[in-house]
Amino acid sequence: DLYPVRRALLSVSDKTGLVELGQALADRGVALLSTGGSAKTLRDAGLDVKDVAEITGFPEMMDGRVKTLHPKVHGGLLALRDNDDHVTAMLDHDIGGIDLLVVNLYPFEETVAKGADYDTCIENIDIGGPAMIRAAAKNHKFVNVVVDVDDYQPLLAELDANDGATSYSFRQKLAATAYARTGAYDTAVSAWMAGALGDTSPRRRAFAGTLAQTLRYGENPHQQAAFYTDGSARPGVATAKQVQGKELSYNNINDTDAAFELVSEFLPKDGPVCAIIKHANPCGVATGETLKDAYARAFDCDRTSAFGGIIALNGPLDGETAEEISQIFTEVVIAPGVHQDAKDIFAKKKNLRLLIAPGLANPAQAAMTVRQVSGGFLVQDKDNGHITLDDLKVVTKKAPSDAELADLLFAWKVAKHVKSNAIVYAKDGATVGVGAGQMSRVDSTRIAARKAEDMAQVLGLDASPTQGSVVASDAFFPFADGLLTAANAGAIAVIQPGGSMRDDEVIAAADDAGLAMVFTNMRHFRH
Ligand code: 93A
Repeated sequence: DLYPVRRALLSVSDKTGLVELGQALADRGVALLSTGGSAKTLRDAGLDVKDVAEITGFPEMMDGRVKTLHPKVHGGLLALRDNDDHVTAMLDHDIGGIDLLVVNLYPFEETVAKGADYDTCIENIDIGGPAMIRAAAKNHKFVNVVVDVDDYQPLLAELDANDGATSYSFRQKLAATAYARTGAYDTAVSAWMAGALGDTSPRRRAFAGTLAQTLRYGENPHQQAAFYTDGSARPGVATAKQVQGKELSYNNINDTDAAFELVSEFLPKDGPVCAIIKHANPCGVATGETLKDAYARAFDCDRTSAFGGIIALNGPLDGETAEEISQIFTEVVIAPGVHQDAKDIFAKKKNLRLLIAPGLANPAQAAMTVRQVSGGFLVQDKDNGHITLDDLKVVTKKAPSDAELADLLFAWKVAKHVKSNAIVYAKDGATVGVGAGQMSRVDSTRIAARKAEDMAQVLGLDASPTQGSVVASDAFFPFADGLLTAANAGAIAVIQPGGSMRDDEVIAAADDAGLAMVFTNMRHFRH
């Protein structure tokens, strides 16, 4: 299964290591063919190289859109060397075999990431490259295809180990890598187009990703894991730049995403906001006069859980906030910007991971979410549901005050980011109790209130912070019990979707307890 490499076609956008590879191949007696820019790079380095245009008899044309799309190239890649008909066709049409293809593609993903305009992105869709890669990979019985600079050295080592030939198993691995690349490439194009069109139809969007990072392990140390990016330019954990700290773990990435998506609900004009996340749920979210103040107020919601948490801010991290955050152990901080003094303060905390996102994520931007189930995956629109004051319907005798309305909307936004069943108590633009992920709504209501009582002890308060708070429920109260639990904890106003068979009962209970209640007519399940 050894097959010698006699002729190679090199066509690369990223010229890293090209000259060294060309030289090493030439030293091993391999003839070099190449396209415009690559050929020039090789020739400038003194290497003997033939232009593809010379063998096709066609110049590169249409701004390079047509360079290698020719039977002299594709015949050379696809011909089965052990098939008489194929060999005859090669002889009849003067097609020389290409035993090694080295291609890396137009930098489409990088172009999108740079925020390039539509036409520039279109021009960076490589056509000839993927066509050659797929042809060479199909013919891996004879042909080697290299799509990654990291595979140059292993290729040379393989040639040296086999006297200028490669083994079938080696070529198979190269082919698998090649198809992973073309698959990911077209998926990136698809993701970009869906984004550019604002189209979330699953029919017009391919799902897969580009391997961004293999992770040390998954949710647990015995699970292997990797991080794939989907090619969208959305600001967030995938596009943020890590400024310092250890490598992100699987759980870090998941939690950082939850944290940043939450704070991105609050525009800079809404004032500073901080969210602290544990196990993908917020254990404190608060507005503040300053970011430091927002952090301190978020921290006071549940100081116990905040230890080892993930913090997201909706504004650039400043020195005084960094100083405050440094007081306890935190896994990750993500913000849309950082001041130098904050960097200096964090530099002393070697393990703290600091991520700088290119801006806040637009919560209204159409996107898809994917969840794996055995045998397939579920796809849906991202929950971009958003309500304003105008959408609220007061259903109780008592109407909420303006201040209560502001807190109700705040609590509702947070509840959207809490795993169901979600209950969020809030006061003065800060959460004071969060109940997450319970199988019964009444349990979430109780747990959130009990945690607030615990915090009253820690903070040395006379009364539980839920006294005089508002409460949000991500879905309707099916019975009055949950609502009454919140009332007993001191909540004075309620926001919930409504729509239960027993809405009348729940509204009557709210009236009896002297609560103000509004319906949103929108649910925010999150599982
Ligand atoms: O515009 S293309 O899609 N048309 C082609 O026929 C073609 N052939 C190779 N782009 C094409 N390529 C790409 O050109 C390769 O994938 C590689 O990324 C690049 C190398 O061009 P140069 O050698 O001129 O720098």
